[in-house]
Amino acid sequence: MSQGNYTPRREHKFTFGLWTVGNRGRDPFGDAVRPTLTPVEAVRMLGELGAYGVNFHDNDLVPIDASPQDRDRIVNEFRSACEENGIAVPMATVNLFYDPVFRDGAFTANDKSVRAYALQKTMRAMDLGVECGAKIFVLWGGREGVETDGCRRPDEAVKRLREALNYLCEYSLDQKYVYKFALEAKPNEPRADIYMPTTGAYLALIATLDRPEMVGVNPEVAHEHMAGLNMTHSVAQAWEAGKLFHIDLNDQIPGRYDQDLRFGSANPKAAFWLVKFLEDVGYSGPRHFDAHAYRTEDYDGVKEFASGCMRTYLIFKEKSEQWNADPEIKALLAEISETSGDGRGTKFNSQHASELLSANFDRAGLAARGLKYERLDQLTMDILLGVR
Ligand code: GLT
Ligand code: MN
Ligand code: MN
Repeated sequence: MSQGNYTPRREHKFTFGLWTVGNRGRDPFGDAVRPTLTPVEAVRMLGELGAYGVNFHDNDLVPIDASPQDRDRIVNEFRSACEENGIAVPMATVNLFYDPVFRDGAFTANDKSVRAYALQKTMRAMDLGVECGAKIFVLWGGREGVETDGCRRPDEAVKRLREALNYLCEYSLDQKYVYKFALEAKPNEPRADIYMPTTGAYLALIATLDRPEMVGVNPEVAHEHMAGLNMTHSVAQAWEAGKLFHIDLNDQIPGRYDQDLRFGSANPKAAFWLVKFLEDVGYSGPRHFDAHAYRTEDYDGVKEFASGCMRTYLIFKEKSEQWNADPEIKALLAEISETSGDGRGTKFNSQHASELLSANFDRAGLAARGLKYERLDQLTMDILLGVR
């Protein structure tokens, strides 16, 4: 039952992108349904709602064709608004997908000049992020993909991505920035196929970089679900590898276009396991909601949407505390973790290996005991459905 106060506070580290609360509901079949929300208005709204921070792409804040004077004026206004409203900028990113120049990709484009322009645009976005206090730099390669594999060998694309990431790490160090890069995967959309389709693919690429310690991942619920994967497992692997530098929370019905739904609204049970994981392990980074309000909404609806993301997170945080403290669940977990046997063979040495090879196991006996996971899961459901 609800005991909680689900009011978001700064220490919860809830963040939103300018492009999330500022989303105007445009889709491939219909035009914008909401008027433009300026960056300053977005910051005011987030301050009011109790968020901790705001993130942006270079061009969410500064139009791509702004003069240097306009750029500086916009940045100053934005920084003052952040200060006045107690809003931090923990993360910045770069838009390498909207402009037609990126129709064949950015870092992986066949045209060398496009690749160079993508690097230039990213370095400038890094400078902009630093001016606003960002320490995390997200890279989402939405256009780094294909409709036809005839256009380039896919291993060439991997090499180009690696080259760009190596370059950007050096730039960061050269400028004495403290950036950590967080790479965000997605299987498709807007390209038919994107080269780095899953968080796991990026984890493998990171290990091949010149400075792997500077680069981690930014898993997104919707993107892992689009690929039919278990987000919590992707996040857990990233966490275990020390690579969970950022996270994009939203929701998504598997097998559909990128929906970016309010956090927890499509698959609350999956969202619960995710929140429980983040809280159990003590993830201390921003909880970024990369989602947007339904196209049916005006700006009151956008506020409902943003508050809803944070509220659902806090409800699940409370539910996970309840889950951890539940005596029956605790007893079941104690039973599960009880080991029969002496644990031999977990770490290799040749004597153990030969003992293990000649040991006798009661295979039928080991397989006979019920594991009570049905009970465990139903207790979870009772907690989630509010009857326990
Ligand atoms: C875009 C995408 C998101 C990414 C953003 C960062 S842009 O909205 O759908 O998942 O996180 O580039
Ligand atoms: Mn998305
Ligand atoms: Mn995202």
